[in-house]
Amino acid sequence: MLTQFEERINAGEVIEPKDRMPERYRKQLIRMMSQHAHSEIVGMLPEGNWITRAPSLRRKMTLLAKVQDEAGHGLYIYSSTETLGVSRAELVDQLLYGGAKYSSIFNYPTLTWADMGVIGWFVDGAAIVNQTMLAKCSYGPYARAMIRICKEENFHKKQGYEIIATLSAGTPEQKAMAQDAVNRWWWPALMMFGPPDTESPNSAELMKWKIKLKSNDELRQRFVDLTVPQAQAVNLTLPDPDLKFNEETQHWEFGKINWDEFWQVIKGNGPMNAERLKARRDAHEKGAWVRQAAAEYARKHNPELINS
Ligand code: BYC
Repeated sequence: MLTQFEERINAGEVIEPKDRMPERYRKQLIRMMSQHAHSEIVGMLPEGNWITRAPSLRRKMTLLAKVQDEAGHGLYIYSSTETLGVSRAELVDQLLYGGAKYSSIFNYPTLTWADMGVIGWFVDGAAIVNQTMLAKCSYGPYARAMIRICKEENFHKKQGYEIIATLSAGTPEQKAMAQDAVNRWWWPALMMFGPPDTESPNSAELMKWKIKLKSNDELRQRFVDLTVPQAQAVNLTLPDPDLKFNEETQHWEFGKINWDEFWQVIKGNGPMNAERLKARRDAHEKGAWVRQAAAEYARKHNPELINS
């Protein structure tokens, strides 16, 4: 017998914050949405690292705007997570001191300017594939946040691809720099979609409740199918000798992903995990006076907000 909640989900209804929902639905959303918000915030660091070294004023302004957009995405998603009855301070605490997860991709270093191009192209590209589906998920506040975020991610992807197209058509050194960045980021980008479906403990429950509408492997395949022709168009090679088009399925087949590396990175043993967390903790601790001043101001001018 289906519960009333399951009937609503199966009928494609959107669940809103004050609706009745099973505790597991609420918990799963808090887990996934908070990890997503953390990813946006930690995701500012690898690119933030290049703002002062952008090769022109135009590139610097665009990168600065992109990194600011990521901060905005984090804030929308923290706000939508708060509709589930958890505070942002609690979530931030889980990231900084409680071992909460954030996307594996941000635990790799950004070594050259070409990495800015590849992050926009691959990382924002992967995010669009994943989030276009989440924009149709069953929880209203998350779905609505995704609509705006996807619009901005599209712009990010285009700026990244344009950087790579420019480098690839440049001097031999510039082309080599673009190829090197593609070689380093391709496999970690495929890992962003999560473990294979057979090893994904959360997928069945998330799909039953239409939080996830496509599986990790389905979305990874879609990303590969979209990205191979884009690499060909800018004369770069994806670092996978097993990549080949299957005429029957009309999909690009790809080689074996190093899942040991993925599990190590999400356990905290990636090349940049410690540095990323330290940067976030330092920023949070240095910003304590700003939070305190804002709270004092609100107490003085809007006491009803503080007490409600
Ligand atoms: N990295 O059962 P599974 C961006 C964890 S930021 C780390 O398949 P699920 C951007 C998973 O959490 C975009 N951990 O999980 C920002 C689970 O652990 P727990 C970030 C991962 O939830 C700045 C365990 O592995 N996007 O675009 O069914 C600049 C088993 O996995 C990862 C989102 O967050 C990973 N890659 O599916 C530029 C999208 N993969 O919690 C760009 C929202 C898996 O059980 N999230 N794990 O301990 C999702 O769509 C899903 O949560 C995932 C994983 C597909 C990521």
